[in-house]
Amino acid sequence: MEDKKVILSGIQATGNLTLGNYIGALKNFVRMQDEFDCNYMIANMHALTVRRDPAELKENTLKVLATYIAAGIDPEKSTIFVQSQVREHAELGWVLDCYTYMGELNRMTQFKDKSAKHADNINAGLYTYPSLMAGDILLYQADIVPTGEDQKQHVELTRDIAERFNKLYGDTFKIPEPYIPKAGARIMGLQDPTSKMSKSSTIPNDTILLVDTPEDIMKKVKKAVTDSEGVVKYDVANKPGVSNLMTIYSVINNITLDDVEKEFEGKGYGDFKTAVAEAIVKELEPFHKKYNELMNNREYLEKIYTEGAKKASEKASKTLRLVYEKVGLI
Ligand code: ATP
Ligand code: LTN
Repeated sequence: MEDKKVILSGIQATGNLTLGNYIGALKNFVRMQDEFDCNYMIANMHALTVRRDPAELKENTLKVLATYIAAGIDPEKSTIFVQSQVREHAELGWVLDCYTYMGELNRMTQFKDKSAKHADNINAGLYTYPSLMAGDILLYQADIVPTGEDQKQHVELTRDIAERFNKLYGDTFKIPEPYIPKAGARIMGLQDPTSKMSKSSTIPNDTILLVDTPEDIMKKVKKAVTDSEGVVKYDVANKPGVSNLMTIYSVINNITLDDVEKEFEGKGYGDFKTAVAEAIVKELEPFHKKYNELMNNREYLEKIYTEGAKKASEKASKTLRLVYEKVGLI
């Protein structure tokens, strides 16, 4: 146990999870838990950077928790917790704000994207989001941070902050490595295959949710934007829609893109889309049943997050104590 490398990752409590979250993040969270000491967080404090309905934020927090477990994260093996229940996150977040430069935060593409999307509410939290995230990671002395492609820049900034702190005060933080899957790190929208599939997308049929029914999934995949060529070939620049569906199919079936091309040689998009939708439905079948059971068992969910917070806090408080000592906070 002591020698296992430490993993920390999180997903924001901002809605129903998508197939993008599943392929880019969750599937890897599940895979890693036998080999590593895993900590999986529900980032509800990060979710506050955009205006939320309070009841919805609470419900979304439970939904992410149920999704984690239904997708296969085992609370016996991994520590699952809610960010706001481990107060060390807010505390280290503040300290790290003081070791992060505005120049660095200005470069963050997520900040630029979200500012453009929420022009009426560009708050300081949206800006300092990466320092809070750095705190999440560094509190657990994480070795590896599995995420989709869009979070790589934040993990790299975390490394810079940790290195800066260590240089000033001596070894304090482990320097974490990002882990971005080779395939599926950026699943695109079905209607707009040039933007990433996202929980908060408002384009109809753009996003496959893990809670979608098989009929919804079939309908959405059938409506996915393709092109007029009619050939199943991987070419992101010219065929972004087809390439995205190929990525989804290859990751779910654990085959290469070449294999996908071969399988659908001489076949049209109709057959291809049916096969993609069926693969997704099959992959999500066990998830569905478990998820619904869990959402109907609030007591169990409460027990899991209460125990998780206790375990997480034990680990996080050690690092925070060390940090306070180093910087001179009584
Ligand atoms: P929001 O729409 O609220 O910004 P999101 O759908 O982008 O949310 P996050 O909570 O920001 O989801 O991300 C959770 C994890 O899922 C992160 O590791 C992120 O990199 C990954 N992820 C999100 N969207 C995708 C995607 N389209 N493809 C692959 N991975 C993704
Ligand atoms: N910013 C991430 C969520 C997140 C996270 C983290 C991921 C918050 N803290 C720590 C990895 C490690 C996101 O939007 N996906």
